[in-house]
Amino acid sequence: MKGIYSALLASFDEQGKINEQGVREIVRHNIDKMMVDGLYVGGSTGENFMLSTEEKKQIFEIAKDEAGSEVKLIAQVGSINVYESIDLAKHATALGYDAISAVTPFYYKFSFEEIKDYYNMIIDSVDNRLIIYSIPFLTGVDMSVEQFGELFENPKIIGVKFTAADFFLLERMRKAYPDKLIFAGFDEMMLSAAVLDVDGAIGSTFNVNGPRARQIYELAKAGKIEEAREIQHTTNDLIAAILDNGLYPTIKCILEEQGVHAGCCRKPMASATPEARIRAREIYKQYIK
Ligand code: SI3
Repeated sequence: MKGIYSALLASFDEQGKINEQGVREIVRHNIDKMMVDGLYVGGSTGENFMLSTEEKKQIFEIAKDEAGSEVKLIAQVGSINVYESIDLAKHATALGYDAISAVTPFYYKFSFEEIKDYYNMIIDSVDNRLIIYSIPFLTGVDMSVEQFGELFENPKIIGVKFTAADFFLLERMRKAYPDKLIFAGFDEMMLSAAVLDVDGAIGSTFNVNGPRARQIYELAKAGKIEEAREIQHTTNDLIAAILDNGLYPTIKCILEEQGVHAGCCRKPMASATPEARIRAREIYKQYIK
């Protein structure tokens, strides 16, 4: 399961309906052009938390149907409705997903015991493996090294997608759990995470910047830090420009520039304004074309 994974974007039409052809094209672009090792389906980048259960299942189905066994597939099934998570975990497992992942339950201030119960309920319902999705800046859920360790006591919980800038915690986790998979979640910090020996990375910007992401990762792993840093600098010029212009809408516009029908965002998330589209075209020409 190690390697570079795109956090898959979803494509919607102007009415907010899933654009199946668009999703298929995004999958193909990631496999054929971005050359990723895998896809993380139904994450933040997939605008997942704004979708119905049936729509989440539909995205899992389309991605699996298009990707087949060409790359590894991880299905993000987390929801504060744990029964929905279980339903999605069963669906993704039946489709043949290589692993499932679940965001820490958010909104309410769940105790650690409740969070642990949530993870065990989800993974114990399926014959599959689970990767914890930790993204404290969006969920407000911070866990300690020891708490991750308690979750890892379940052998079916095989790792974590670590979307945080806490490199002290990341280093402690690496040392404490050498056999668990740790995926870096912030693309702009990939070099630092790779130096700490993560097992891979999962990111939104890999949908348009996959080859550079791989270079940073592989150069850092080979100890070629100066070369990796140069590519991280260029990558971060791109990421800063994308963030400044609106993260997912801009990545979608950049894909559209390449003939990939990435479409609109799902309301209440706004799609790119005409001005943002123009700026996205400039970003594409400056950093990608
Ligand atoms: O679940 C997902 O879609 C992700 O993998 C999220 C990933 O960690 C991204 N985070 C968010 C909130 O989108 C990053 O790739 C992020 O977009 C990137 O580092 C730019 O900040």
